[in-house]
Amino acid sequence: MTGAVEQSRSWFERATAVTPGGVNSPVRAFAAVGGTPRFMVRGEGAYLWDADGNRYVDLVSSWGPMILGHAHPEVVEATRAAASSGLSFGTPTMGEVELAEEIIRRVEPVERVRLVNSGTEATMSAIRLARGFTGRSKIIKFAGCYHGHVDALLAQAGSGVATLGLPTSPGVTGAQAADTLVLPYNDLDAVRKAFAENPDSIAAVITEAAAGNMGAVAPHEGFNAGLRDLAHEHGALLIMDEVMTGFRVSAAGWYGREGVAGDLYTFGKVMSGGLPAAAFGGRADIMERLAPTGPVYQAGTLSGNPVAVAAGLTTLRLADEATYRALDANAERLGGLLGRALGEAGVAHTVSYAGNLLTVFFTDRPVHDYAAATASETWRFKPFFHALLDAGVYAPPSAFEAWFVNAAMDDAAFEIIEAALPKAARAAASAERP
Ligand code: KE4
Repeated sequence: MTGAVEQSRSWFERATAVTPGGVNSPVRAFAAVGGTPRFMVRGEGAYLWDADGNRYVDLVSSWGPMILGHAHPEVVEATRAAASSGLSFGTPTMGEVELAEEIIRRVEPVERVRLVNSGTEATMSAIRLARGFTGRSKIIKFAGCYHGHVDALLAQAGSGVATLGLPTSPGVTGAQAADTLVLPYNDLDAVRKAFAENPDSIAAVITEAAAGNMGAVAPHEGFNAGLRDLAHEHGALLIMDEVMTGFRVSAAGWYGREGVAGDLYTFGKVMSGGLPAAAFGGRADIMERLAPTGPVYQAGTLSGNPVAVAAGLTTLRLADEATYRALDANAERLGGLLGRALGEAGVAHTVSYAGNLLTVFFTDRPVHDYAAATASETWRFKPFFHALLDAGVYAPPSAFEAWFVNAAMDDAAFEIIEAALPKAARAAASAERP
């Protein structure tokens, strides 16, 4: 059991006086689950400690990056060594080349890479490049998929947008929204129809290679291949957003599991080692249209930052086959514990997987798209979440997020999870529909 959260409470009060909602990213504010967001002060391996000294088994992993667990000694040492040589030069550095080479080595369809600072910057840049390359303006995205807070992609997005129940976002102009076609995920007929109704005007289809931001929802067999074929049939590009899946669900991300090549890719999270770094990449003939070799402008003061590159490159180099076997095994073990506890409590539920990403939906019907995810009994999530949190298990504070295991989770961590689940499942079972 965790104890007092007075430090988190007072820091949250202080934070809300200087930062909207007291957080630098909305999903951290516990808006969907209520209560006091925990101010974390330390992470080590599978665990986090909050400002009040409470320890948690971490099932968020900083929303994906920490596949090796927190503060891996070799990642910390590489980051320290890079920092001690200087924090940023604004010049090319060798590490950026090595990180680009590592991404290209792992993901066969990627021939060129440009490093940026966030997943949002990666998807924003990929969209601009696709528009510049095709000379077209419209983009297809899918309801419930989240690609960062890019104006063009905030329509019916997942993650924090879904968590906060924001249908779209003020500040996104009608013109920007008009160029975005939002379709149901896993629905190739809708994609076929959209291309037929918008001839020669769709630049790209962007999709999460496997959805994680409506909760984990895998693409149907053939869906991604169908997107690729329809896009190419109509002169459009396929952008595979692997910010969440990349280098997590396999050494080569979702591509490594399914083998359907996109024309462009976006990456982030794992390849950053937890520091601000991300990337986009893909076919050389497309990427070479980027400045300075081409006219599509894209830039960044801290892109390829040597300290962030050291953390990301070291993480990727340490993430060997044993790491990916552990991630898959830990996801399966966690899903089994969740299913067993909720089954014993008589709660209708589905443990949905997208590789080693997983989510509990409170419905006994399979979840294939955002409509099904939002139709589940999401009101059961709040008591479930808090019962886990009080028992020292830190799950994502939203029903519309994936749960992220890491390779540092050992039997002791799973014993804590197993001990916490019966009470959490009973809390879900006795939850009242609002
Ligand atoms: P960032 O700009 O947050 O680095 O990446 C945006 C992004 C792009 N594409 C995908 C598939 C993503 O999952 C994300 C960001 N993921 C969320 C977690 N669901 C970030 C958490 C947050 O917003 O704080």
